[in-house]
Amino acid sequence: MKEIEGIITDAPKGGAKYGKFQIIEDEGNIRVQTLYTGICGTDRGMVAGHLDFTYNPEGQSFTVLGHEALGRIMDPGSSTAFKKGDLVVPVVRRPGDCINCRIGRPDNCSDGKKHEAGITGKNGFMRKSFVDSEEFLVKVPDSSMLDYAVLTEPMKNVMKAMEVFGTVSRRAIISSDDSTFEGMRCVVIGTGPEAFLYAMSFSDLGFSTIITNRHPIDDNRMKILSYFHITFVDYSKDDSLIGDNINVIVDTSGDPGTIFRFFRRLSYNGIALLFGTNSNAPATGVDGRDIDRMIERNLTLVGTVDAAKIHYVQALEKLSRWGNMPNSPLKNLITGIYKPSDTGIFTERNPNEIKAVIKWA
Ligand code: DN4
Ligand code: BGC
Ligand code: ZN
Repeated sequence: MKEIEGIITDAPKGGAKYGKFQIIEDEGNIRVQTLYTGICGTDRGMVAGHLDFTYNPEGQSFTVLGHEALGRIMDPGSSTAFKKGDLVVPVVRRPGDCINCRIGRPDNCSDGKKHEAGITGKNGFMRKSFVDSEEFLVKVPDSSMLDYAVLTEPMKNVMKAMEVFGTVSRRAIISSDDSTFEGMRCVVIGTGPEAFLYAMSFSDLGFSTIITNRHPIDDNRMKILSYFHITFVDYSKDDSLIGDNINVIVDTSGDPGTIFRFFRRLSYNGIALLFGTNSNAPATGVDGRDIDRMIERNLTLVGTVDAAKIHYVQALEKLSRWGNMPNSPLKNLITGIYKPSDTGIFTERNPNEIKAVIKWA
């Protein structure tokens, strides 16, 4: 057993406590000082006791929270891949022994026996330091990314979804006549951190990109969107602004009614990427015409979860490029920096919050 100072929850019951606790020792020989951890819906869902699939590590009656982290190597142990002072991001999923886990793709785990740091059966990173193995740490290429590299974990989900998009879009050509995506239309549902990272990525590819919610959004959000050439539409006011002939939908709301509202406007060969989860969302009606349309238009409705280590590397490249653009507003995605003792942020969310983070050092 080892004493740590951090934030714990009892999975799946919930609650959040900050203090000193005895935990089962981590596997690995590289010690990492935690600099920042991000807070996301998964952490809040765990604290609220809403996520039945979560569980504590074997032999512990609690889980150290946190799966979105940026750290600094304190002691590289026997690793030659890292040196003291390097910035690193730890990966969330730890492989089980199914075929996908064995090929480095626990994001596509085929029997559910993988573990997830801070979520399912492994302690997370909301603590002053942790120990890990080389294979589960990704080096941050550029130390100027200190202020925003904590966004790597949420961004890695987007890079995986882009891979899924690449795979399913092979069934028919959905690019423009000139082979780019210029003029193609993407609608992202939701205005949280993942929705922003998706919209920025599709806009980057050349899609004419709309982000939408059922209420207006604050000035900080509007400024970031304007920088990345993304249009915001409050669909509760004027949903016609979104129009028809959408090529790609990305959902981060998990609300079936909203998903189908826009799914019905997909163009031929359109693709809907489902990412948001909300078990409490109400049921919605799907009728025979929806199915006919899906078939006649070759529509694709596809779910995507988590990401592999390669997507963390791609996420870092993308964030570095965005972060180094002139007058980049990337840092403004982080709207609140909290102390580890501020455990109230797990139960209250500032309406203008995009991403809240905890500063550990
Ligand atoms: P978030 O900040 O809670 O984002 C959800 C967004 O959806 C918020 O902007 C919501 O707005 C919006 N929303 C909710 N209902 C509706 C609706 N009916 N119409 C339009 N917008 C709506 O969470 P996040 O950005 O961190 O993550 C997005 C989703 O992805 C969450 O459900 C996560 O659980 C899920 N997720 C999945 C993975 C994975 O598959 C990883 C990380 C997150 P408002 O209600 O705040 O106004 O690996
Ligand atoms: C994480 C994923 C993880 C998922 C589990 C998300 O917040 O980003 O890595 O697989 O939660 O539901
Ligand atoms: Zn998360």
